[in-house]
Amino acid sequence: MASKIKLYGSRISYYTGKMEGYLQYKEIPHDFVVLNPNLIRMLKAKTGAAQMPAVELPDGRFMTDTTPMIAWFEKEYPEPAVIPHDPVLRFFSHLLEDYAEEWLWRPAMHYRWSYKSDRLHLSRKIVDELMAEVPAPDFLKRALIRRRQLGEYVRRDGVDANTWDHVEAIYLKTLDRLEPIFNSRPFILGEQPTLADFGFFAPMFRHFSQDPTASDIMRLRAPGVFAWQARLWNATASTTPNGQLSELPADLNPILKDAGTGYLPYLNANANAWQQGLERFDPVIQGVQYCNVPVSQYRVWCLEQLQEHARAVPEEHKAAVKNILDAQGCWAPLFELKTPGSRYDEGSEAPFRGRKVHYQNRRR
Ligand SMILES: N[C@@H](CCC(=O)N[C@@H](CS)C(=O)NCC(=O)O)C(=O)O
Repeated sequence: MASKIKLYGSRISYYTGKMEGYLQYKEIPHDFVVLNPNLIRMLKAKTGAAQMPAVELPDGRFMTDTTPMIAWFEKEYPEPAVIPHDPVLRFFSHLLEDYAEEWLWRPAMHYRWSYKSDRLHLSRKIVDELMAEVPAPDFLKRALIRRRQLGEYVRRDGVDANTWDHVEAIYLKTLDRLEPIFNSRPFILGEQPTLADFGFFAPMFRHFSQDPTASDIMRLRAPGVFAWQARLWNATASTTPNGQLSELPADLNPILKDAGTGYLPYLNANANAWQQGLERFDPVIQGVQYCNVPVSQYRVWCLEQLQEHARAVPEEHKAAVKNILDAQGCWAPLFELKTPGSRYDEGSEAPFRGRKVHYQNRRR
């Protein structure tokens, strides 16, 4: 191939950080391209989605959505595999990846935009990095970014006086669950990183370990998590010893329980709202009433994909997976909806363009 892979994104972005971490670990040569408004328009035309990151392959094809992008790269660069070969660990690495990156999104946006010092700091970074060429005064660009992010990604994503503590508790509890894990082994499923690590890396690296308020909390409350995100950022396949656990460790149960009481019931409520053609809905999450949150077509697809991963587990391992899911309260919500019906990737082309883009995709 003549030229290198291009990774388009931003050095402050949640999902870009996940992709950078993955490409670095796998030692896949690439050039990083910082986005600007023109490039964002170009990517929307090429991928169908105005989101980052995007990847341009040397043959001119464009990709979007980190989960199917990683799946594609794993086929091209199979070893060392970040998707475990063991069927049980493989399923749980998919579940943990999806849970972490989707469920920690709201707290990550909240900590970045709800607190004044964070909002001032990040709006400056975004404008300096992505909008330097936009012909308007910097103070105005920063104010517009703050208004957009706080409005769209915090207040219009259900964070209000009633849900504030619950949103923060998702972050705090996750730190408490991960801390003993990273004090006992380098990565979630053993000596080497898997999808589960890259899923948690999205919020933990670019948001929680670096944004002022969340980072103060992490350094004091969970230094093992702080060390892990730096370890993953510095990890390369050729220097990391091979070694995955032979079975799912019990210290992951509390995280699976969180998925079973919070994330998976939310995914069902979101998919139900999608099927009713709603654009917003009011889910009750772990007893807390959220109001007017957007319906996400992408997350209907997430539910569908998780069901497919469960169905793809070979017969002789199905009971092991079901037993763990049942014991942690995940099985029933995972299969409550027989056909989520996302229509997100109707031609099975992900991560390449061609899928229909619905309005609700805009959010993710
Ligand atoms: N499912 C996508 C999510 C990508 C995403 O939501 N990226 C955010 C930035 S981290 C974005 O581009 N948001 C659009 C915006 O803020 O306008 C993935 O895995 O890449």
